[in-house]
Amino acid sequence: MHAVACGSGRGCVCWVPGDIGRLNVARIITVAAAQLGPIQRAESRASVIERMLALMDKAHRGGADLIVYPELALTTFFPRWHCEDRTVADQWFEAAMPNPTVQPLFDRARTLKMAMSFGYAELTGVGRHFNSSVLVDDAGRMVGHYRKIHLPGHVEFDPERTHQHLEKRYFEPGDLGFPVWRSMGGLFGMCICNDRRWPETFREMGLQGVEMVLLGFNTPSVNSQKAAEGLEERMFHHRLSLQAGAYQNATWVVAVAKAGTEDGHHLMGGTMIVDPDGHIVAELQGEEDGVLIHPCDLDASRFGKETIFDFKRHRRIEHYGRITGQVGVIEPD
Ligand code: ING
Repeated sequence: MHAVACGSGRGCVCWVPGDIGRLNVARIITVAAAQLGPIQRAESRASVIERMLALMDKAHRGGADLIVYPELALTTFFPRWHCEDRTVADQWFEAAMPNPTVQPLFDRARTLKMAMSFGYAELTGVGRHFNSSVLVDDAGRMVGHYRKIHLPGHVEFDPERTHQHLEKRYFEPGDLGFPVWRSMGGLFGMCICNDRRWPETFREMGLQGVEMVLLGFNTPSVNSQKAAEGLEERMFHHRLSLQAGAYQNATWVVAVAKAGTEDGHHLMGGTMIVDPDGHIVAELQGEEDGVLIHPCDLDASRFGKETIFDFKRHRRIEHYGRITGQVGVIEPD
């Protein structure tokens, strides 16, 4: 077999002897999951951008076509801090994207012809607040924008908790749905952190044919309401959610942590890449800045989508009314 490895790593053209009349074009995208270690409350965005640029350079040396950064990649996980005056938290939001602070990231990505996604706190022109992420293609075009829909935590300070998780205080639920974008020869979607725990997230994208879901997360390693639920249990649920979402929708899932101890509060690692059969094919150890690189064949999703999860052939939506017809549990009498 003669394979012409394209510089981009994508669309490698492979001639198989005897297949002269047919070109098999493998859609390989080499992904770099770029984990960030802790970002302390006092750390500047400029310092974080320098760290992200170093990871991007390392990803480039590793042949990556796409780099994926965590949720809220530019700042500390500030929803752990209670601000009586919510506008005090605006210091952690971006009023424009891109903006002068993050522009070096966009410039370097374009120079390296590398696509990228990262999470950030979004403050819109009309004063709305979202936990958001962007997808920028290898030509520097903003192709995707997502706003986190499943916000965990609470609105008011909760003295019963060992630590606060005030995402419902600082963010609104996302209002963009779960879009999927055609870019770089494939179908890409995004979600953020807690979204991965909800099967609706992946199925909404699965019903658009998604081939790779990119997600960042900041996950406290202990449950603020259940001390017995520690790192091991949280990592179990993390893997379970990713593997189920990938398998049940025949899609790649790239999950990237912000990890380590931020101002005394520990966030778990667990940066990993899951293939469309639900197998964890690569996992990064440790809780510091690091890059996990893996070549992902987007066509590995075809078999699942064309057989066991051929939704058109198998789904029975006439029986699924509760899923969008009601919010909470309604028990039988
Ligand atoms: N963090 C956590 C997450 O979903 C959480 C919150 C942890 C919810 C564990 C439920 C259980 O990973 C964010 N940022 O959503």
